[in-house]
Amino acid sequence: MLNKSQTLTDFLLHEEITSPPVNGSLTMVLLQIENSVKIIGSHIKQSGLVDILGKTGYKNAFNDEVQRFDDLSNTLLVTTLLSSGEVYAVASEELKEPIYSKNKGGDFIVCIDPLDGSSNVDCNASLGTIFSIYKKGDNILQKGNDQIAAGYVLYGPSIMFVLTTGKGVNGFTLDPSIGSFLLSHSNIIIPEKGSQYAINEGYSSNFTNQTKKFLKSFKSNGAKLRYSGCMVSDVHRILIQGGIFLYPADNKNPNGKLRLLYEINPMAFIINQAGGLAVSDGIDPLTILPNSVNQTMSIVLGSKDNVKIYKSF
Ligand code: P6P
Repeated sequence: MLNKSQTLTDFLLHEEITSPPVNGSLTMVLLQIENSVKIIGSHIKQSGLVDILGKTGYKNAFNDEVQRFDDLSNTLLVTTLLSSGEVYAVASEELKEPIYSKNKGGDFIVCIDPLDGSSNVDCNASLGTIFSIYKKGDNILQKGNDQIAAGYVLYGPSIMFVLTTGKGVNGFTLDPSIGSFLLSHSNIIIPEKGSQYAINEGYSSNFTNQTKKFLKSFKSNGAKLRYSGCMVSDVHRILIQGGIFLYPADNKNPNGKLRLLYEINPMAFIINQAGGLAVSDGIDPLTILPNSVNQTMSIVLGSKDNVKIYKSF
């Protein structure tokens, strides 16, 4: 008898039977994302050999320099999602405005950060893809609590697909020999607290007193800094080993840098589902109705004990 590990497809088909909101249409959307990230991952694994490196020369809506691979990843995901017939609209960190399906068909809205941490691509450091799925509503802007699924793909030493559909968090690792994501991390629970923190300390002169006091206290207890410049990689480390990720608002960027739709809501949903905590300017980011697709906010998330201590300062 061959020992067949559970594939992402097996998992989703089982979810369809056991509990909504997973149904055939959502499964189709998630498998379209899976197909796209396998292609993105394959190019990343050959990034020095295939012609994808370098910059496009222009900037996105957030004034980030757009890497050529940002563009390729965005185009692949957007066209694949809209071709599924299940997606009404795609909003992307790389697009100024959402793109709608031709016949306005489809039941889902998908928000994506196609290539998170893309400045790492030229130096072979970790990268990610982040996605967030809502039921089609009257407005493209919905609270993070209305997400029906969210996840990320971490392109690291292995390629991992981490997913929540509102009933816990599961991780799938790509087996390159068969080209399938196999269940490798069932029901991920974030440690109650940890000794690692992720923040860009290069901005410490601009940090607010709350951030400064928290870091001083945390470091006095022997904390370790781990920061890669890729939110997916840094948050995944915190999810597995415990600790806290911070991209707070500071005196120079009072609205922070990270995007509510494309980074904060999916990551906060995942962290909450794994038993952790997320806070943006003192409140749960999932309760915020975005004012635009490009809204940025402060974000602190991770192990419950660590985030509660941050909030106490
Ligand atoms: P900084 C990548 O550009 C990103 O959006 C996140 O993945 C990451 O956490 C953050 O920005 C890095 O920003 O200012 O430290 O380079």
